[in-house]
Amino acid sequence: MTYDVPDSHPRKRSLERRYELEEAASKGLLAGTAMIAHGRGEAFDYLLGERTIPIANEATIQAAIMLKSAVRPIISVNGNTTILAGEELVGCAALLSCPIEVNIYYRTPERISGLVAHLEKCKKIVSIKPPNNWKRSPEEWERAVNNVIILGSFADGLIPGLSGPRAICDVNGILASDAILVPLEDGDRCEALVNMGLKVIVVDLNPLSRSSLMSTITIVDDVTRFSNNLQEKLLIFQRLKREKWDNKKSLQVALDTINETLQSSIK
Ligand code: PTJ
Repeated sequence: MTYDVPDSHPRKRSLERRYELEEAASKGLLAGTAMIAHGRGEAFDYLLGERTIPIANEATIQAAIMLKSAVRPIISVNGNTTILAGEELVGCAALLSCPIEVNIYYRTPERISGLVAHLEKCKKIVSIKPPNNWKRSPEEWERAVNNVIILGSFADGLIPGLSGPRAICDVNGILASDAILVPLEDGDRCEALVNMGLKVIVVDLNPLSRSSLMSTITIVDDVTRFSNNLQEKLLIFQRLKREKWDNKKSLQVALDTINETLQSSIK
């Protein structure tokens, strides 16, 4: 069902995103618990002031550098991420010349093929217009987007140390990669990816989640805002400055920011 939210509604964007998820759920693309996960994310986003906080911006810069410097970077997406940031991440994959792997926790063949098809549609949309700051021709942008391979349908490998369908992944995707961007990851799988020796970049609005605590770089930001921001950073990659990243310290800064936001809103 689609609803027309008036422009004047203060929570227009938030409501529209819920409807996008609702529609995707009705097509069978999402996990049964997807809305619970989204609600938890929304609650944290509210506490962060629904904005990209400075430490998340710094983490995104370091993530852009890590992905650009990797030999075989990969973007791994689940159901929620595909619906909330599919187009933006296709743009990032084009800039990184890397594949996107649909890798879901609640795995069914129907969901995998539906999400792969959704990302193929995203590619068509994204290829039409290059982003601002793209310095080459529109044809080169179209080619870069068309070259993004969407993996997941023929996954034939296993993430070591995990049991059940959640371990399934692509031998030429996640198993062959050296750096992985994996938004909204489950804590267990995040730990298994770290144990494989991968550099793991997680996006999670909850700075206290196991994934946030486990990963190499955590971006405490909404996945759509982050993906737009990452694309912008990748487009100005030469100007970015690498810094030594202390992930635990950055999570503490995110928590402090929540505290400050709360203090200032109660006054
Ligand atoms: O598509 P599948 O089968 O892989 O399943 C996906 C979900 C998200 C249902 C599954 O991975 C899950 O249950 O996730 P969790 O364990 O509930 O974790 C979701 C995490 O993502 C929570 O810590 C939320 O705070 C965070 N989160 C939710 N929405 C967003 C978010 N982080 C960033 N941006 C969001 N929009």
